[in-house]
Parts: sequence; structure tokens; C-alpha cells
Amino acid sequence: MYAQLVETGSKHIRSLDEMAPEERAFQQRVDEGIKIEAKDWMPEGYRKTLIRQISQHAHSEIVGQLPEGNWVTRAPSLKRKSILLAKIQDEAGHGLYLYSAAETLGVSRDELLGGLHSGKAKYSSIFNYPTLSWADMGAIGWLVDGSAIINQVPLCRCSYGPYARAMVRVCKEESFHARQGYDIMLALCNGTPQQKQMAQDALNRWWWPSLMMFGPSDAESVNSAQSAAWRIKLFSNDELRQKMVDQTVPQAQFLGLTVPDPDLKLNEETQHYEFGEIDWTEFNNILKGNGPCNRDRLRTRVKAYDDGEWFRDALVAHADKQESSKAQTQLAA
Ligand code: BYC
Repeated sequence: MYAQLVETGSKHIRSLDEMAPEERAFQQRVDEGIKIEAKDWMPEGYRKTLIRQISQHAHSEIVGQLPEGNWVTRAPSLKRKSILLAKIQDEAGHGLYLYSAAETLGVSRDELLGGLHSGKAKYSSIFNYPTLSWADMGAIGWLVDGSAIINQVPLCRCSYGPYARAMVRVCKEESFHARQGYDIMLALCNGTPQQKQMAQDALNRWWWPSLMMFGPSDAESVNSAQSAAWRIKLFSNDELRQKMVDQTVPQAQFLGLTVPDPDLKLNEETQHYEFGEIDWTEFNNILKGNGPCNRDRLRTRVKAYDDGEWFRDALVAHADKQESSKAQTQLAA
């Protein structure tokens, strides 16, 4: 599949003949499915693309804690609260694995966080929507984590070793997240008519933003062709989006909910669902920082970072003290 993506991409992707020997050897390793490791030679563009994608991914995990964090104190039971807390903590862990994977490419944590806090670096559009009811916790787990799994399972096989390995654990945890989300939806749909209506309302608000998570259409995606050639991307944005729709519509039907798309229909021949046009103006607005919660999300992250300064200073002071007492012990011996 990725060869097809490379060919259809708008950018010119250089053939092996057009490459310098070092780059050709690199590309051949990638083509053979050999993992690239941190200390291997790599083209500067490959390094930059990975830093961009992995750091955006890390920022998404960290900012992604905020919409769900909004409901920790209002979870309907102790059990639901513990599950939600565990999920949010997992997202923090995912952010940390991913920042570590990005650091292997020669960028510092401070630089990465600086990009997020200045608004220069992107994070997933999905986290710029508000969480208005408890049903949103169900919709996020089911649709957002569900989409994340579809996008991230292929990343476990991507060409960069540290990213691929980080993804293995992330995907295992995402499966639990998607299950807990669907379980919330199931409970609401089997509840009172008002609870079922809450679930429908959450689906109505999260459906289209979840489809946008996969990025612009293949025709508009600027990075896909090169990322496919480097085997960072194994499937196109549209292919993964289609997979999400095909997988999720039957789940919505099982819940007795209606997907908010009048154009949605199963193509009997292909056995794929055809769906309506995504509102790309809304997507592009969010990418420009003008979504419903963009400013609030950034403000919250910057404040959390500033408030944690004393703690980071204490950790560094403690580490310095440990180092100097170790050195003194060695001198005395
Ligand atoms: N939101 O050429 P394209 C999670 C940007 S975490 C914002 O197709 P690419 C979770 C794109 O960056 C979910 N920006 O780019 C966490 C590019 O801009 P730049 C995060 C988007 O990189 C907590 C431009 O649009 N997952 O699930 O080939 C709780 C053109 O796009 C978006 C990942 O990060 C978007 N939705 O493909 C619960 C997965 N889409 O950078 C759940 C790893 C596109 O050129 N990332 N853009 O200025 C990827 O797979 C790819 O980076 C993307 C985009 C498919 C997202």
C-alpha cells in the first residue's frame, strides 16, 4: 500500500538512483523493513519528520488529559472514578514514553515543551472540544481512543525503532481505554431515556471531530508521501478514517444510537460505509488555534508547567546532591 501512497503523493519523492550512497543505503534498509535506531545515520528530513510527529503525538497525550480531567470529581461512582483516573494517568505515561522517543533524535525535553507552550507545535485537534456531560467520557474512550488505536497499531511497525517500541505498550493501554468508553456508553444506553439521550448527544458532538483526527484527506495531506516512503506512515489518512467508520458504525447500531450523518450508507458491493463530507473549515480553524478550547488548553498547560517549577528545581538539586556525595565517597575510598 505505501508504494501506492508514495506514487500518488504531490511531492516528488527521489528514487534510489537520485540518492547519495549514504541515503540510498538508508532507504534500502527501510525498504527491507529493518528498523532504524537512534545512533544510525539518517537523512535530516527523516529526523525532523519524526521529531515533528512524535512530539505532536506526545503533546496530544498530555493535553488529552484535560478534557477527561474535567470529569474526575464528577464521575457517577467510585468505580467509574478509579477507572477514569487510571486512564488519565496512562495518557501521562504515553506522553512520557513519546517525549523519551523524541529525545533519542537529539532534541531536548525543554525544546519540545517550549514548542507546545509557545503555540508553535501542534497537538491533536480533538482535544480542543469541551466535555459537557458524563457521556462525553464514554464517547471519548469509544471514539477518540478507538480512532487512536486504528492510527497507532500500524505505527508499531514503523521504521523508527524507539517510536515503534513505544507504540506497542501505548496500544495495549489504548485497548483498555476504548473498552471503558464503550462500557460507559453501554450503561447509558441501557439506562433511562434521559441517559440514552445523553449518549446520543455525546455521539452527535464527537463523531465528526473523531473523523478529523486522521488528518486532512489524502489529496490535501502534505506530509504523507514522504512519510510513506520512509515507512513512518503505513496507511493513508483516508484509509484509516474509512477503517474507523467501518468498525464503529456497527458498534453504534448495537448501542441503538444514530450516527449523525444523513449520507452514511453501506455500499453493498465494497462492504464499506460511504459517509458525508467533513467540515474542513472547522478542522483548519482548530489547527489555527481558533477552536472552542484551544486557548484554554494552552493556558492550563503553561500554568501547570510554571506551577511545577519548584518541584523540578528540587529534583535537580536532589540529583546534584546525590552526585556530589557519590563523588566524595569515591574520593575517600
Ligand atoms: N490535529 O500532511 P498531514 C490520543 C496536521 S493522541 C492537529 O496529513 P501527517 C489520545 C499535521 O500535523 C492522538 N493537527 O500530516 C490521547 C500537519 O501539520 P504540520 C494523537 C493535525 O503528520 C489522550 C498538517 O496537519 N495521535 O489519541 O503526515 C487521550 C497536514 O497533515 C491533525 C497522533 O499524533 C489533527 N487531527 O499526518 C485519548 C498519531 N491531522 O505538522 C486519546 C501520530 C493532521 O506539517 N500522528 N494535522 O505543521 C500521525 O499519525 C500523523 O501525524 C497524523 C497527520 C495522521 C495526525
